[in-house]
Amino acid sequence: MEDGKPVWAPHPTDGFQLGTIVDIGADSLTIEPLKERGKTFLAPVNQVFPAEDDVNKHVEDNCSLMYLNEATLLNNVRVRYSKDKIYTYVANILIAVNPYYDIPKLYSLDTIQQYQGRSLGTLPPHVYALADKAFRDMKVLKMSQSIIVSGESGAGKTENTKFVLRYLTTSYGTGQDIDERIVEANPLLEAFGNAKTVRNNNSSRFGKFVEIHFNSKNAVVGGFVSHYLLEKSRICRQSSEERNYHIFYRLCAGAPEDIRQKFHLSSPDSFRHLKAGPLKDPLLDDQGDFSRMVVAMKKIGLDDGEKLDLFRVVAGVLHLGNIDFEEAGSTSGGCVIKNKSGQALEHCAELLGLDEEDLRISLTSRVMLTTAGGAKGTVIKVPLKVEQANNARDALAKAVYSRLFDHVVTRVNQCFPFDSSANFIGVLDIAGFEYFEHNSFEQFCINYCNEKLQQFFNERILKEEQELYQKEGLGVNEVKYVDNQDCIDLVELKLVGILDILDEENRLPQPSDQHFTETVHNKHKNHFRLTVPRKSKLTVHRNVRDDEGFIIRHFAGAVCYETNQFVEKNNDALHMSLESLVSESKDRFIRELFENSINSKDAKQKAGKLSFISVGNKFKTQLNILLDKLRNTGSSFIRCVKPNLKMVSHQFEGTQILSQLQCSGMVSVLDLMQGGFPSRAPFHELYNMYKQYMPPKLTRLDPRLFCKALFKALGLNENDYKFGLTRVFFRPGKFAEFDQIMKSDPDHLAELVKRVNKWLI
Ligand code: AOV
Ligand code: MG
Repeated sequence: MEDGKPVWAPHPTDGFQLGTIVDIGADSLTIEPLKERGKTFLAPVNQVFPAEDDVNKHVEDNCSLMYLNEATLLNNVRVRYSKDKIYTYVANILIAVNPYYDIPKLYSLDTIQQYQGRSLGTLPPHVYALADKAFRDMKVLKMSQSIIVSGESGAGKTENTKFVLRYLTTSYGTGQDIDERIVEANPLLEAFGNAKTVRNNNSSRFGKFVEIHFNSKNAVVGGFVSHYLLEKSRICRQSSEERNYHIFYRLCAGAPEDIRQKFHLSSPDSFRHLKAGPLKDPLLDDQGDFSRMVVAMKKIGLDDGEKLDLFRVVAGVLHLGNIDFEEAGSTSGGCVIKNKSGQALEHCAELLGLDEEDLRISLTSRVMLTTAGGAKGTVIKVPLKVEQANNARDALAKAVYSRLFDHVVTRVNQCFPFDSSANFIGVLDIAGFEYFEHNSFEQFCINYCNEKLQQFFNERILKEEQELYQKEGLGVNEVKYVDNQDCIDLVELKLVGILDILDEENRLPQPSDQHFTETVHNKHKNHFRLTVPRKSKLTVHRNVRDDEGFIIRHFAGAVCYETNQFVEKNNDALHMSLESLVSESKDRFIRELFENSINSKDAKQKAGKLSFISVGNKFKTQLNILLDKLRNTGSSFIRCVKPNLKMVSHQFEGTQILSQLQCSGMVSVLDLMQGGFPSRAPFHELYNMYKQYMPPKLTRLDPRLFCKALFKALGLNENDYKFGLTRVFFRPGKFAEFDQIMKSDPDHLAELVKRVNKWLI
């Protein structure tokens, strides 16, 4: 950094501020802020970065800046955001800032048409440009492609995913039903899988990978959706500012009179599952959304019968939630259903096709297998306590609803079937790294997933970049990045990984979260990635006891997981009395929902045995399938950024945004780029781009020689570029400079041509 030149130094709210270095210490610098002359402060050396000469300048590809670091990236994104330019490239990675308002024409049909067939960089950065690149790569390389969309809650992942799907179906569809169905499947998935949270009024509570399939002529032939980890706890409990899944409120608000009567619906405040949070959100129009959802259902081909099946189960879950228990008067220690919930019991039984008496018994008692006195295999009914009955009721609600969600996804997949597909473009919309005040099993799973995706990102962007330099014979120093395989192993390794330890715990006769936590600590005493909460300096969670949690050092930071409920949340099985109850329902639809689980005969045989279906290991399997798929496709990345916590437009909270850019791995990309050659162009592209300006003598040369001659004639500094085997590589900022010379005013160009001519003689 040169003396007196402005630098970016840390700022508590803006992320960075401009200043000048006035003194240099051993490991810190004294900075005088530009805005407050005379005042100085100390900043760690590694947090002060060189600034561009003109800090108001912004560029479409961040790599065309001279200095590639987190401060210049943040500034570039900030300047662009203030001009409604929410998309920015860092080489091929797209950064998308959520504008929180509709920018005029940004996604119009006109815009879609403009981007078709245009290479990346010829038009302003856009999610459409990335979608088109994926399409062209698929077409040219005859290889499936994936677009990985990441970012924190509310950053715009789902919206950008929808833009990609709309772009591809509009541009490369066949104009038949399929195109519309791929787009219209979303409102249905969102009705059942999205909810209002404090971070996002329409937060996806599940992850998804949507594939659009193409035939050998590269036209859309169908689609396929895979889904991951629906948040089940929300069905029975929400925090005070949040809501349950949209569908519940929409049904209450929008269902026509005959359905209301038939399903005994009333206002949301009469249902326990809906009462906790805001019943109505001023920003959400439940009634209008209901009508829109019904239209979408029709468009994707659901008939009235199927629609009613879905609504009936949703209503059944609501009534189930209203069943209350009280201690039985007898000495049995058990409980009974409160008189006033008699009607809820009746409605629930009716809607789910169950016998009222069977439902009552299954909720208040549990079938157990006794081994007492050697009389193996005697089935007895054990009465449940109020607390246990509450749990049974909630477990049933969660099981029914999550099976319903699985069904919705399966049904959606049936509406865009395809016989054969040549290739697909898959879009992954899954929650980014999460770090809350309290972190539970859900955060553990999502952060494990993000470790895997980060590793994939490193593989693709960092490893492949280095491999390219090698292949092209550039001889660039290797850039170090932290491989997070050890963190992934900690979670998923057979037997000793946290997921297997948890499964082992689930299989014990009396599993406990505490015992599980202790086992984790014992098995990984000196693991670099794992620490006990108390002794740790890593997080502020000192109030978590050592046997109540563990801290994992993730690539994006340390997170303290509180293990309370890990055992319960890891089990997807209903207890057998409930399992056989629903799988023997009189209602065909309910029976089908539970068809794939253990059938009722098995259920009886296994009665009393501990039933366990692992949530964690199922997710691990799904993730590994997903990653295999991703590894077999070409990939693009979209990093979504949430500009502020208030969810409002035109507010850029620098520090917040900086931490998102850091978490998404962008900083290591910038390090790599700064040390390397981030802009590159194949010889033939440069040839085609500039031959029009050059004398014929030069254009007769082959593209490689043409470029060499041109660069010599321009007198470019030889440190600024390197010739590879197939393309020229430029140092940060240097391609932009070169391009500017080439496209500058006619006089200058004439001068240049003269120079080239002279040089050629
Ligand atoms: P997410 O998918 O990343 O969060 P969304 O895609 O649902 O976030 O975006 C949140 C909200 O931001 C949307 O409902 C829109 O109101 C607004 N928004 C996002 N992108 C745009 C855009 N390009 N233009 C206009 N408004 C936008 V989560 O699913 O919670 O992790 O779990
Ligand atoms: Mg979402």
